Amino acid sequence: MQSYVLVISLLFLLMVAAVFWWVVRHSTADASGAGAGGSVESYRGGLFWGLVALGLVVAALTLRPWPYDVAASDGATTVTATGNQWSWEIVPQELPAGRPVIFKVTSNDVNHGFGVYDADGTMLFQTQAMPGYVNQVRYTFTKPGKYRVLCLEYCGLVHHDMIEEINVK
Ligand SMILES: [Cu+2]
Repeated sequence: MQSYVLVISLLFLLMVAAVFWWVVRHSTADASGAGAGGSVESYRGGLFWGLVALGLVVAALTLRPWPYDVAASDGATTVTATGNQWSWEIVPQELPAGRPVIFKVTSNDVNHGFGVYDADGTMLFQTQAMPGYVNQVRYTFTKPGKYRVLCLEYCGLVHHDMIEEINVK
């Protein structure tokens, strides 16, 4: 499912890029300020491609640790997490530290938000728990300890009480 979304997003990005490319190719030099400076023209091309290169580098560096990339399940532990009004069913609840864990998150009733927090209350990752869908998140706990799962989407009267614990050893 997520790979289809990626391909569709890339196709839309290519379409937008093609429109930009067409506009750049068909624009006239006069549009950039009544011939005020040939130096501005030469400078803009370099700036454009410099920003394109910078964008590619930033995207490559920041998207590598993509938590939703669950294709390679190299001995990862699989956990099923199911949201219910108003509790979490997490199997198993004891997980290893230092090894990848793949969370398969869904819901039996309404939309919930599956958010995992460390002992200091810092959110580590989150995804939606939706009826009829299984969202996958890959995460490696670096430290043993107790982690908490909280619901991040208001799902009814006892939403605030949807708290569950994960024990990492
Ligand atoms: Cu909730």
